[in-house]
Amino acid sequence: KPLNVAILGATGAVGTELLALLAERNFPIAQLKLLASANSAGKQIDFGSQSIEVEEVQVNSFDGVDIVLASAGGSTSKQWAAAAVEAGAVMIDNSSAFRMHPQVPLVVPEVNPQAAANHQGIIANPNCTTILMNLAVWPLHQIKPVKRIVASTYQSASGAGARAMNELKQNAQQVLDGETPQPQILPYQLAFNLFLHNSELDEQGYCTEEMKMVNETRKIFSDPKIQITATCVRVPVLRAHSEAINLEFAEPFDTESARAAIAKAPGVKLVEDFAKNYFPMPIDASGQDDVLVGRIRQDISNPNALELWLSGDQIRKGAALNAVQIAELLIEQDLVRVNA
Ligand code: A2P
Ligand code: 11C
Repeated sequence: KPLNVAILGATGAVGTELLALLAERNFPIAQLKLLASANSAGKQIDFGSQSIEVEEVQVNSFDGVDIVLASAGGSTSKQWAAAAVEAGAVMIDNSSAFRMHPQVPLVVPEVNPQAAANHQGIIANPNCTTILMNLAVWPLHQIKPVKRIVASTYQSASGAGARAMNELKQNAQQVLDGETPQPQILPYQLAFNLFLHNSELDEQGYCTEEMKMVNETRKIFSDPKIQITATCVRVPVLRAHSEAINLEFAEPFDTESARAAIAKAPGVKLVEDFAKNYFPMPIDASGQDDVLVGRIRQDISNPNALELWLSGDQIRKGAALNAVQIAELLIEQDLVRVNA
């Protein structure tokens, strides 16, 4: 039966994509509520033939709601999760607030759909860089276990939200006009530049974004021992992240088998033309559901390792699409209810 759905953070980059995906995928909706901060209250947003007014999120916002798709930042999710769950809704949360909580499933539907069954009202959507990497690595890990992953990311402005995307465009124009941009959303000028991800650094010198790739992947793969290291970089791209990934196995993994595994895996698309030197690019991945994977090659420095490259739409599979797929999984498995 159609469900009552609320989007928390409906005016943001991910919220906007959630709306588009719910319409595109004919998600069974009885009533759709659009929630955001007081700044957006009263704004009208189109959904199919309807125009829906954005409401400021409040304690009673979740009454009668079956599924909350939250993408309004960690502190907002923390603030409203209990109210949503008490109202009987299942919250699919895009933020990092609950991902590592032992009672909260962290789900990539192509990798660990079974984890969703144990939810107690909250299901977490992994970080975008984790989702994209997991989709490419999981099919190979099923054939021969991966021992160690070395990832370097090339992350778009969209990961920092809609306002960061606008800032990139404005700053690019300012540079072209001979002006010196004064970034306000991003920590440094991103136009014609790049910088290491500005999330908080730990005592080992790793930023939170890098540690998300490590810890979230271990949880999703149910493999606490898999060795992972990452370097996360923000690049002047609007909405798709790319990643260079080195995978070490216990024994050699031939490139043709790896290619075949990627070619038939769900959620990824093999994109490589060595003759033309054409491989995944963020502009080709933007707006696509599949993560583009290619340039699979033998690591010449290690007989047991492979190199690969990917680009995936950060707003779509990195966030909104994965969340909607989790909602679809809940419907399929009759899990749209809060377990005791
Ligand atoms: P608003 O537009 O009213 O500020 P993005 O990730 O693209 O920056 O989007 C963030 C989303 O989260 C927006 O929809 C924003 O709403 C929403 N949001 C941010 N802070 C709050 C808050 N304190 N309460 C509710 N929604 C919030
Ligand atoms: C980025 N991945 O690109 C981040 C944004 O944990 O959901 C999302 C942070 C998160 O900066």
